Formats: sequence, C-alpha cells, structure tokens
Amino acid sequence: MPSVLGRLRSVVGDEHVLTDPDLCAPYETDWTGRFHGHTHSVVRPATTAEVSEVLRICAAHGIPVVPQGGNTGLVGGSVPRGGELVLSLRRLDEIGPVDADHGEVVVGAGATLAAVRDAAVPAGWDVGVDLAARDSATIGGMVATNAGGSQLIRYGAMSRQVIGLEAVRADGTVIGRIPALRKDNVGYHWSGVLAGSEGTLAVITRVHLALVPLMTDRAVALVGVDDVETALRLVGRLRRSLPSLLSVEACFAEGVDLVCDHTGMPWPLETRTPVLLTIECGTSRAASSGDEAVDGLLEVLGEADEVRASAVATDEAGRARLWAYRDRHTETVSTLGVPHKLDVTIPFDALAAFHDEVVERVHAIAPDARVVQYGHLADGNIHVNILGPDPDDDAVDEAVLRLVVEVGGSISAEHGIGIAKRDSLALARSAGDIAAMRDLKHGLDPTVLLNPGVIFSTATYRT
Ligand code: FAD
Ligand code: 2HG
Ligand code: ZN
Repeated sequence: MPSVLGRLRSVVGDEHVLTDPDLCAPYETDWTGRFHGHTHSVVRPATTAEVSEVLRICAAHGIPVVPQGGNTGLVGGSVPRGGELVLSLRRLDEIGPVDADHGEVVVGAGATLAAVRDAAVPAGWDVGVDLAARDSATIGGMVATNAGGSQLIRYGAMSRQVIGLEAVRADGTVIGRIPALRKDNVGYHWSGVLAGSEGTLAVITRVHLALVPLMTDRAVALVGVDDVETALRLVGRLRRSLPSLLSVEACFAEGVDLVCDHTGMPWPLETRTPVLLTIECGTSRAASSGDEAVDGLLEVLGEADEVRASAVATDEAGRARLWAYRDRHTETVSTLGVPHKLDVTIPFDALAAFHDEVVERVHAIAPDARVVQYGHLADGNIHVNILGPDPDDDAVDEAVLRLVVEVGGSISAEHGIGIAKRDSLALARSAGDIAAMRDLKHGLDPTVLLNPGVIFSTATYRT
C-alpha cells in the first residue's frame, strides 16, 4: 500500500490523498447516517487525465473504488462498504462558457447543481432538474443516479438533460465525446448507458448539458385538499389546463406538523387539511406576455371545488417560503432519527389505497414506527420514510417493497438501488433482465473494481 499511495500522490498531489481517519470520516458516512464503512484513502483528482491515471493504478493493484460526488445520495452507494478507495470527484468542478444562443454548457462532474444554475441564469437559461440538495449534489452524481426532482413532469429526469458525456472505465480508458452533438447516433449512447448506473460502470468526468429557458415569471401555490384521490383529480386538471406547470408535489398534515416543529414556521394555511400540494407554474418572458403563469394558476385553482385552502406567492421570498414546507421534510426527518427511506412509484389508481396500506404493513412489523410520506405526486412517486426500527433491520424495508411490487409499482423511483435495495432487485426485474445488467457490468468492468456491491450483491458477479 505505501508504494501505491506514493504513486497516487505523484498523480494528484500530496494534499489530495487523504489517509488521516479524521479527514476521511466525512467521506465514509452517507447523508442519512444509515450507511457507512471504512476507507484507507480518499483520492481527489482534478482532471479527467488524473482520474484515468488513478484508476489505472487501482486496476494494477486490484483496489476497488467508490466514486463520490456531493455524497447526498440516499441509498448508500456513495460510501465505502469496507476497504474501498473513495474517489472524490468534487475537484472536477470547472464550468465552461454558457452557449447563450443554444442553451448548452459543458461542466465538470464535480460542479454542483447550484453552481451550474448560477452560471446559466445570467445567460437566460436554467437546469431542467431541481432538487433540495442543489448546493451539494454534483452533476456527475445526478447523472449517475438519473436524479428526478421536482420538475420531472415538465423536463424529464437527469438523463434527458445530457447531450453527451465523458467517462473513465475501471482500466483507465476514457470513453464518450465532449463536446457532444445533439444528434449523433454512432453506436451506443454512453449517456443513456451511464445514467442511473450509480458508479458501477464508469466514472463520469465531464457532462455536456442541455439547458432549459429561464422562467422569468413563476407562481407557487400551496393548496390544501381532503385526500389523495381528490389531490390526484386536481393533478389531472392542472396538467390538462396549464402548459406552464412545473411541479405538483405532495405532503401530509403529520409531516407538515414535524416540519413546523423543526423550523418554527407556522401552519401554512388558514384551514388544516390532510393533504397539502405544492404547485408551481413558470413561463419564460420570451415565450409569453406578463403574468401568464400566475393568471393561469389562479384561474384553475379558483374553479377547483376540491381546494379547501390555498396560499399563492409570486415573489422569490414568498415562493421559497411556500416551498420550504415540502423541501424541508428530508432534513426534518433526519433530526428525528436515522430513517429507512423507501423511494417508490405507485400506479396512479393504486396510490390512495397505498398511502394507508403502507402504514398498516409497517405497523404490523414495528407498531411504534413513525411513517412520514411526501413526494412528487404528479409522477406517482412517494417517499416513505420510516423512523424507529434499527438502521440495520431491513424488515420494514422489505415489507414496503413487497407491497409496492404487489400493486405494480417500482421499488426505486429516482434514488437508485445502491446497497439499500440490492437484495430486492429480483422482486422488481426478471432473471433475464438481471443477467443482462450483470453482463453489461462485467463487460465494462471485468474485475469488478467500480462500486462493488452496489446494485447487485458482490456474490452475484462473475469474476
Ligand atoms: P453522490 O451521493 O456522491 O453519489 C450518488 C451515486 O452516484 C453513488 O453511487 C456514486 O458512486 C455515484 N457517483 C457520484 N458521482 C459520480 C461520478 N462522477 N461518476 C460515476 N458515479 C458517480 N434525488 C432525486 O432524484 N430527486 C430529489 O428530489 C432528491 N432530493 C434530495 C434532497 C435531499 C435533501 C438530499 C440529501 C438528497 C436528494 N436526492 C434527490 C438524492 C440524490 O440522489 C442526490 O441529491 C444526487 O443525485 C446525488 O448527487 P451527489 O453528487 O451527491 O452523488
Ligand atoms: C425529495 O423529494 C427527495 O425530497 C428526498 O427525493 C426524499 O427524503 C426523502 O426520502
Ligand atoms: Zn424526491
């Protein structure tokens, strides 16, 4: 190991190979606190060439590697399980010039979502995916998890924002093409292959992003309704009548109470309702006149009998205040313990029943558990957070995922499989699917050095 460390230091510089346990500690535990492991070193390259050289050295010595961006992932895929080297991509944070005519930018994998937005906005553009971890989540990590976020109904997931990318295989070979072209069907699309691969196929180093027009007029409404079925009816009406619709998110009274306790914010509406929807509309001045987003939203809400109470904001501070009731659920839940996080998609016609049934299934196993639900309602994506059971006890996770499969849902909507759900993979995909995924993994990383144990348990690899 000492000679390997020396070689790594000669590539990235002494100060970017961390071995001191105190310095390595922040890289060893995930955002939730549920997943952690030990690493002997954290290596922080700054360029694609350095990533390539580091991976060549690791391959030569059979050292497994965990790629890490902002470490905001929620399924345990960004931290070591035991003994892997952590490859931190955060120093690859260069942001190229924004092409203001065509809405494109090339960024390093370690650039944060917030930094890329800050670069895009003055040029009249924005990033199509938004999520509450924007200040830390990196573009590389967001592509690697195919992040969804709150604007998926309008712009799609992260894979849709990628024109092309550059990545490094476990043996150090650089693949992909930067700058990329919008139409370029020459063999496999690496962006499609690597989106959602969770660091198991290659290390993403640069991404050529397609931006979306900056919304110059935005309106946010927080709306109280009686139940999930009513909320879903309203979602349908909003989607049909508002082309400016960006988001429809849901949270529930019990969760909002916790957010209010944690933040000191007051209950947001004049009436207490079981379900609260956060609805956002946006238009770009180039494409519309004046307050189209506000007018359209107010008109639809004004005609909707389902709405028991509402609050609307158009100014930046007011919009942020209303969003906080939904966005601050994740942080609030984490102050109450180490959560079991189940990020699932449920078919729309099963969603209302699932919302109640999931609590019963959890309580059948853990009667005292607290279940907090919220999510991206317009996508059928619910985040089921369970507090109480021991972090190492997977019984409630398994019960929830079985219910999800019974009702025809997906066991991972947007966060990925990581290590949290790898033992449930066979519930959600056929043996043929899993064998093909394993063959792809084996083809690109034959000695299983990149993120071993993520998506599949290590034992299932051929070596
Ligand atoms: P990390 O956590 O560092 O890594 C995530 C995975 O990607 C790991 O498997 C890692 O090995 C791999 N990886 C990281 N960088 C690279 C790279 N350059 N090349 C190859 N593999 C890499 N997700 C959503 O989809 N929607 C949300 O709305 C959302 N909201 C969130 C809100 C909060 C408060 C938090 C904490 C998380 C949220 N997430 C959400 C989770 C989400 O997965 C991440 O925020 C983001 O996509 C991960 O980026 P990251 O840079 O932190 O990646
Ligand atoms: C969100 O939508 C994130 O807020 C995090 O995906 C979900 O906290 C969670 O479970
Ligand atoms: Zn989410």
